[in-house]
Amino acid sequence: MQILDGKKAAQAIQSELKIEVAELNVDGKKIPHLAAILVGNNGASETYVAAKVKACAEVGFKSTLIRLDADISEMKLLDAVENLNNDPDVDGILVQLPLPKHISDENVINAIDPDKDVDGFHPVNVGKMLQGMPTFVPATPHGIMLLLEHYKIETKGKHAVVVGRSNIVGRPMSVLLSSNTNPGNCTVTICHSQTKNIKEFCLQADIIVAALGKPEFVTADMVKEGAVVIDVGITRLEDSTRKSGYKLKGDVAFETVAPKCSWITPVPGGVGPMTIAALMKNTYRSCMMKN
Ligand code: BQF
Repeated sequence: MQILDGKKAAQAIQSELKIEVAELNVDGKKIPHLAAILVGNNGASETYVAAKVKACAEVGFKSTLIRLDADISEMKLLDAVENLNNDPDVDGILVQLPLPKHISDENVINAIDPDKDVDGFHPVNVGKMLQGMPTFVPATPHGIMLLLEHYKIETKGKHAVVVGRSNIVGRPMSVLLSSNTNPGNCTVTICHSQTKNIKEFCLQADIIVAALGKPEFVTADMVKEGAVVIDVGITRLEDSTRKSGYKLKGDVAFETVAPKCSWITPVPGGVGPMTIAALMKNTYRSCMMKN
């Protein structure tokens, strides 16, 4: 069993970006600028936004963090998005999800200029991705593709089983893995909460992407010998022995599944850091397209 080290792969990608940014500086060109909007003070969201702002600093991007109260109106949030749409210095806009219940994710996503939608959630960009056109691909599935590429994992003709059908991970992941690209060219099965006999599907998988958000859902009896296992789960479980007060659990029972795998991602340090690296790549690309 070998580890798909997302922390290392993300560092390699971010080191390349850092060099590109240094060149932009030398040439007196515009530096990529990511703007993030954080509504409220959800603990996990705070951590994710902080990781994004830190990554921007590390690669030499500009970043702006806009913090809004949890009880802000949807209209005010839409105004904040519109201001960023109209700011010529801003290349990428992200609104950290989840949003408070009184705000519609859909309305907010639709308000982002598709040319600045570095999360790739706007329907225009989803449509482009589906057609294999160049666009912003959602950071988590994009990051997983970069990880497979980094470790030169053979995917052509393989059977990939994606567990989970979210707009943010499962569905775009299934599109990317089945596309005529490298990595890609997989035969893809999507399993979800209404799938009967998930175990039987998983047992036929050369590649499993577990993205359903249930800690340790994928167990050793569901995994074929030699499979590649990608764990997207990052549930916070209480752990009083840690100073943070929690530990992260993936959707895969790592201890027992790992010995059966050819490759497996750890949690933390697997898909998570790749998500950040993919967001940085999208932001760089947005800046290049406009300049
Ligand atoms: C790691 C996310 C669920 C809902 C909304 C590094 C991240 C996570 C883990 C991170 C995630 C998950 C992000 C690790 C961003 C990934 O070392 O394992 C980084 O910051 N992520 C998000 O912005 O919104 C989410 C998961």
